[in-house]
Amino acid sequence: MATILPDVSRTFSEFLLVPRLTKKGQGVDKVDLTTPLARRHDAQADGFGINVPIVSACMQAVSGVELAISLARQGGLSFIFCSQPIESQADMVRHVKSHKAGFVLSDSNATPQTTLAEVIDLMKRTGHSTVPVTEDGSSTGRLIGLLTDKDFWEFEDDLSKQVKEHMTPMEAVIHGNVGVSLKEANQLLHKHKKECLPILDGENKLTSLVFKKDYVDHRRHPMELLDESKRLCVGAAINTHDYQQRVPALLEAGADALCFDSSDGFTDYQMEGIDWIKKNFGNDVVLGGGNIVSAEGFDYLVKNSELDFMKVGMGGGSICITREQKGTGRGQASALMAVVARRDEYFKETGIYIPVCSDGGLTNDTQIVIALAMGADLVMMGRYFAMTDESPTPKTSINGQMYKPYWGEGTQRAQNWQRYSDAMSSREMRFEEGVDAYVPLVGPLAEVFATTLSKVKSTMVNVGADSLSEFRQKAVLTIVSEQSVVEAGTSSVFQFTANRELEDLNWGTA
Ligand code: MZP
Repeated sequence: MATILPDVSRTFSEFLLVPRLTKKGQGVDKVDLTTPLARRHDAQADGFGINVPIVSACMQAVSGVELAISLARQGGLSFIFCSQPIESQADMVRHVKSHKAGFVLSDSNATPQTTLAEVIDLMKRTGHSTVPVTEDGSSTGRLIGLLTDKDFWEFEDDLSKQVKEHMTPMEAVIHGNVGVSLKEANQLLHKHKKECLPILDGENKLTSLVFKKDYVDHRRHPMELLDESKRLCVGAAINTHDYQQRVPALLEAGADALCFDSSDGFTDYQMEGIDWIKKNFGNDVVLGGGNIVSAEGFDYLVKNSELDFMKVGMGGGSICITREQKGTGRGQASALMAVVARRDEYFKETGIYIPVCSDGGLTNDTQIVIALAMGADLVMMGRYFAMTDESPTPKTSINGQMYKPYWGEGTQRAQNWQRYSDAMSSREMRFEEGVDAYVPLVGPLAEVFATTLSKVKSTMVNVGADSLSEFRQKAVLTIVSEQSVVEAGTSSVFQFTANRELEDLNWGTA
């Protein structure tokens, strides 16, 4: 007969944190959210880590270039999906690594002959209010002038007039020269009270633009996750089929961390992969394994390898139907608690600390906090990021509400890329483990992320913790009854604002 575990499979929503003493002087501004990703010996604080304990899922509908840049700017890390050919994944990594914060390629341009009506149309389409005027209308053409939405009045001026009659001509444009540092560029913007500084080469050709708003944005995001060369950090997913080709290409492109993307990582295939990667690249690679849901899985992958971090979760993802399709998985809270308990024992036995990532199934900010309290060093999320402006899918209007497509990596749609790869052509998919869905659009990542982080910090202060490790040690959790869940909501009052509904929609059941 099979072994029946005595404990029921639990989810995060079944737990609440009991507040503990908040000491004088403690506050959200003092909370440190940095967390490790590389294994640590005797809890030394060296090795690769991230500035906030949140990473984005290895998924086509989530971790593209734009999201990776935006998340790294907030202190987190994206894992660029591996369900694509090696070269295109490596190109995406390269793209993030070469993103020079502050210097952007101009993507709304005009020629001197473009009409004001055409420029207004361009501004509406792109949302940009500054348009460089170049000889050939390209983003790298010779600069002739600069036009902003302050240079004309849409409802007063003759819109058939050409841009050259309204623009600031080249002679009067304050610009920087190629090679100028970002600091110097910002000083020029400050000195001349400008919003935008074109950067030109020796032939007056446009190379990039520097905006005052980006400087302000940078000051507002001091947590940026940068490597030693001040480039943004990015992670990349790998699989157990082509790691011998994929890993060298990704490391060459500059990936800062890799992790296996597998719904079930408790396999010989993954162990062989970990061995091969660590044998060939040693500590030059920060490597995550999983997913697992048991202490047994942890022991198998960690005991005889140099694995850095471990991903936990099976079947809890918002688009996941693995539990229904195959009858495998475990409640996310139970899985996390089992692995964390084993991780902590392993640390006592060996002095080696393996960071644990709780992957999938988080449906609101509270659950992030509960996962961190239960011992996760970080969480991985898909849906949360799929809902933002920066996810790689197009905005779609359905019945007047804006949505974004979101699909699982176990869907036919995600797996289709393999048709184009010879190495994969023999493998057929017989059933799907994920669904193809839509999620509501919530706007720019920076905005939702700021709210999430302030909630996490605020709860940590309630527990009297200044850091994530202190939070884990101090946290006291209680299991809630169905009645106390009802009690947690509002009761016997009427709410006439739409805010609460919107908040639920951000994360909720839509
Ligand atoms: P969520 O944040 O949307 O709830 O879950 C994201 C996680 O679901 C991913 O990180 C991955 O572990 C898992 N996932 C991705 N695709 C599938 C699938 O098709 C899946 N079944 O379960």
